[in-house]
Amino acid sequence: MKTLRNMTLLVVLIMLNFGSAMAQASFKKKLSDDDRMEWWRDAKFGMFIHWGAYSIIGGERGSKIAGGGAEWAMDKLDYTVEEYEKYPEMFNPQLFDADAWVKMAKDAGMKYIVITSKHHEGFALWDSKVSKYDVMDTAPFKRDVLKELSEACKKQGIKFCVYYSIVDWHHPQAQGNLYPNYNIAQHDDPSVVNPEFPKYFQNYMKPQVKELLTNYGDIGVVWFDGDWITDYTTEMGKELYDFIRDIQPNTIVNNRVDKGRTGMDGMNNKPGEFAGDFGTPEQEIPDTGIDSDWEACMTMNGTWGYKPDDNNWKSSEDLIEKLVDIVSKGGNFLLNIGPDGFGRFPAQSIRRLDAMGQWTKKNGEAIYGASASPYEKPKWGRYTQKDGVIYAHVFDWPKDGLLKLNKAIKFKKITLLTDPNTELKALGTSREVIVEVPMLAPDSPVSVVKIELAK
Ligand code: FHN
Repeated sequence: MKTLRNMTLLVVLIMLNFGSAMAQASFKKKLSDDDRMEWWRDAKFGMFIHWGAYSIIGGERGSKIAGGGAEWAMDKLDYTVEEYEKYPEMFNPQLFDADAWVKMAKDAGMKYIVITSKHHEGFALWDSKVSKYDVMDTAPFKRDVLKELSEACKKQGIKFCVYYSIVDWHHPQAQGNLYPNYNIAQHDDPSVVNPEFPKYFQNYMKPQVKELLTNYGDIGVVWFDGDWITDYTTEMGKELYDFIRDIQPNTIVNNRVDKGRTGMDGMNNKPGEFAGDFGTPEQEIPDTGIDSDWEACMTMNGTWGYKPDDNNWKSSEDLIEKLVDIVSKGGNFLLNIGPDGFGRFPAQSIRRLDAMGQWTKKNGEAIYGASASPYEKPKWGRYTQKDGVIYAHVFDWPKDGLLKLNKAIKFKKITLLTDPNTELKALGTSREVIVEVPMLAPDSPVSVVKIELAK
């Protein structure tokens, strides 16, 4: 009897111990803000993916073509909620291949992926238990896109991040009750509110965000959008930010979680007063560096969601120069892809990713982990800096073979980044540092000259 009691006690003790080990294993250390932001600051280059039921529509309805972003099809092409629902019911992208998507991002030199878990249309790309308007219940696809993509990211060493729209054109307690009469003017009309919105926030949005943070491993960034609607308040924003950090303490959250922006500005107008870890300039690059974290998000053509009619593609050269420009000003570049309704990246996007990958493979040292230039923008290109080295990114290679650097540069050794063994001759004058470079640019569209500084 005594032995039995002792054994029971032993089992209980073992279980208690096991329980505390489990608790320890699941406890996540809260990092300092600098430690938490470190991977993101070093990463510099990420892929934005806009994918949803709108990717089937492609921005076209009969003879009508939506202006601007095709992910706004429901709104711009005047669908009622019922009419629009047939697209999620058709969502069956048989060519979706998470491993191939992640590989394309990785080969381009991107370090993180942010995918629209739910855009303004309201259709969720994951197995949401809070909603039937998702990829498992409404769509014939019945594959959890976020699960496949998060696993592929983990396998390939890419940070997995999610975009989530606060605006929801389908949910009746958000904007769903306003269609088909919701028009673009009302989006900015402060009197257009849904008194039920706080219920959507507490009982739908927060539980959905919780699912994203509990079912897909570590989430690098939660990227909110739709902060501009009057229904959404700064109190909700702060509550949501704390809610996220309580679940995953190390997750980074963009500034659109709160109401700190004026209109569609990228940066918060009163830094420190609002929740959010970084600013989000959209389709623009600030003229100069900014003294806080920021990320410029941009399309390759003029649309976020798939739109075959949009052929306004930026060139690969332009995109590479934009990456350099952004890094030279201390920002990150989040470059968008709009896959089609079958799950394919547009060929034009793949070509640009390939070109960017060829360039980042050779010149990544001057990008990843680099910080903003300490000097003014030179006429010929941009500077970045890292670990006692200045990198001169030359867009316009000097025709006379003489590259003129900022006079404040005290150099020890200067080489081409692609040819570290050949030291370039240089002379410091009172007006500039003149470097003798080869007559032909060693790379295109940007050649990098590496300047090791004297201590
Ligand atoms: O309305 C959206 C748009 O569709 C797209 O998602 C971009 C990406 O930053 N954000 C919104 C507008 O700011």
